[in-house]
Amino acid sequence: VTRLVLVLGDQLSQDLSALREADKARDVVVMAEVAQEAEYVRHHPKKIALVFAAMRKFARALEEDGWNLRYTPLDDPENAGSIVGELLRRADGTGAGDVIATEPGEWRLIEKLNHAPIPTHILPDDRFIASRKRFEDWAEGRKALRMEYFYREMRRETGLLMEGDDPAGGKWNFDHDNRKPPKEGLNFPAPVTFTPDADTQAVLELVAKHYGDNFGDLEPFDLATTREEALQVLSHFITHALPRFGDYQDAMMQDQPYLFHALISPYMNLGLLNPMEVCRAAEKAWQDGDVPINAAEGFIRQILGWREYVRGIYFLEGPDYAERNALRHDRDLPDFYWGAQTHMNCVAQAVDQTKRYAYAHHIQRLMITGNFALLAGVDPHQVHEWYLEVYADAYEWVEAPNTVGMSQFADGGVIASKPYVSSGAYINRMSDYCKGCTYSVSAKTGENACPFNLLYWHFLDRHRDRFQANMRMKNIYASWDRMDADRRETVLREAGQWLARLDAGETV
Ligand code: FAD
Ligand code: DLZ
Ligand code: SF4
Repeated sequence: VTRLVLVLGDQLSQDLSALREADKARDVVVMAEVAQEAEYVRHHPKKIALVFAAMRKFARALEEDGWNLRYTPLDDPENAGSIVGELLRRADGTGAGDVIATEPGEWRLIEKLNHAPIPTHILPDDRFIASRKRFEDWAEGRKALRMEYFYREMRRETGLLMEGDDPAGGKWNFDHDNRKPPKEGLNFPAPVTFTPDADTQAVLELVAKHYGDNFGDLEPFDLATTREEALQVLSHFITHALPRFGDYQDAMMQDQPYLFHALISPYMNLGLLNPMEVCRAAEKAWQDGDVPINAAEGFIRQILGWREYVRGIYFLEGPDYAERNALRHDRDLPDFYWGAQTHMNCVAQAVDQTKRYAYAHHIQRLMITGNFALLAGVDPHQVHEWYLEVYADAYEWVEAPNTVGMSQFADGGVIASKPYVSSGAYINRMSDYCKGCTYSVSAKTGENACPFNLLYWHFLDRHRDRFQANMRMKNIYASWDRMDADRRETVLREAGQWLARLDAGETV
């Protein structure tokens, strides 16, 4: 009997477990652009266009490979509007009695498939280096789930950057050599861009019509939409940017969105690139003597370490993860996250870049927009939805642990051992934003005081009960306590006044 083989928009891999399990001669692949997936949050138009264009091209490649396939475009009058609805419609049309699927990257969709009124066999998604089971075994019985220890096990297991039993270069982690501040005169490689072909052009028209009002610029659209193109992005990165990736990993520069970053997360998350092939490519560049160890190690840690780890946490922690709010924050997400004016140059830069490119690099996400939301006490669920909407690489399995856990501390410390908060001094050290800002980063109080300076202490003071016993925060509380009482009072009062102006809808 014919079976349906579901391929979701972020499962565009030839070696997908559902395709491996299927029988090309008998089974029918189902792919569908559906309103439910395109609208469960208001995704950035570039993200929707990327998913649809890549889906259409992947579907064509499968057909050329001999698969019998049913593809539903968004504006097909028969479109059932949801993944399960489309499966039922295709079952009717083909006489198929059951479905084979690869596990989706989101609890919401897993539950929908589990409750589908057609038998659905969900296979593990093995496009990751560690299986869910492998991560659960690692986590079992541990008090703290720190990424660094998981990463070392992954290094040993894969042999990546290993010399026998020892880490290449004698250390597991070369971060000490990384994180240089930006400096003038650096030459950043221009990103590889792709001119939309007729298929992509048709998708752009469709997305403009249906989702043109969502936050974000649809055009220019120059992203890769096939595996071949994604491989070009990877190879360009390895040759031109990886050598300096480690050094400037945390730097931020006005009008320079990409620096030495890889820009490959959208393609890995769609399934066009496999994480292991990406790590091996970086390892080879180091073996060939083309990149230093701090760059290769720093990069591989992001994928073999962080990417695998956050996925493990998402599934380990369960479906309620994105609802957590350990610090009980409840302020609404300010309008300037949607492009309204703000005098904070760092925030304005990060948001504008996000709007234009559906991209911001890790430190902008963590230490600018994330840091601000945490300091200001914004409802983490609203923060989570924002990150899920605005980035081209955002899928819940990777976005939620980064936002709810790492960035907002809303999981109470499952991921982060202390909250990622900073005053303006850190932003000033790592960026060139402050010199173009209305606020003064060196002013700690007064009219021009950088809001990060005020809110930093406000945050620490209001969460003192939770954090003062944290060994890693002892010194911070000690310096707060050393300040004279009047000064502390002024900082807290001015922070409160600034937040009141924010709440009143003033441009801040
Ligand atoms: P590079 O800096 O060049 O890094 C290389 C690769 O490492 C990335 O492509 C990515 O696959 C991986 N990586 C690096 N850091 C992480 C991390 N913390 N978690 C998982 N993978 C990582 N990444 C996403 O892929 N999707 C998201 O929705 C997402 N949301 C985030 C939300 C917040 C609040 C924060 C702080 C980080 C988030 N990240 C997310 C992680 C990181 O910011 C992006 O992976 C990275 O900016 C992608 O750009 P790049 O390819 O140029 O990365
Ligand atoms: C993100 C996305 C979008 C915008 N649209 C679709 C779609 O129309 N059809 C589809 O199969 N998948 C889409 N996706 C990806 C899914 O939302 C994704 O598979 C789940 O969020 C699980 O990661
Ligand atoms: Fe951001 Fe403060 Fe610097 Fe302005 S002064 S750019 S608000 S850190």
